[in-house]
Amino acid sequence: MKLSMLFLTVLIVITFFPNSSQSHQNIPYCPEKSIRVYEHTSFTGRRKLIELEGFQEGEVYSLKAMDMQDNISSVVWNLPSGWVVMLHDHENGTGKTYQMKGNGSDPSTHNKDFRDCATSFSYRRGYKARWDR
Ligand SMILES: [Ca+2]
Repeated sequence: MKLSMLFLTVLIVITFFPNSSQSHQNIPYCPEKSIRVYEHTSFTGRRKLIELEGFQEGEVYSLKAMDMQDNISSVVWNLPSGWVVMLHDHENGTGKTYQMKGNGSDPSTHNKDFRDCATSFSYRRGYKARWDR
């Protein structure tokens, strides 16, 4: 009886307190000049790497082709200084936008009122002040 109680306690501890080093969110790696979008919060579910050099600056690209429209819930990015990536609510780059600059990650875009609504994206390289070049 005592042994089974011990076993149960150990089981509960393992279940509810997984390896504490993993309890603070692991932010996934993102290659330079890219963003990675995830279907679910906390960088889970289906994911897509968007390597920006494969796209024209200033153009608006649909996420439908990547099968990620109205679906993104977390994102990680790694951008050079001055670059800005925007997720747009609508196909043509209009509606609500979600901006990314520098290096960063967001385990839940929902917190910024951007839940499962990204339909297109665009980016710019030239936000650096002119006197800075
Ligand atoms: Ca949308």
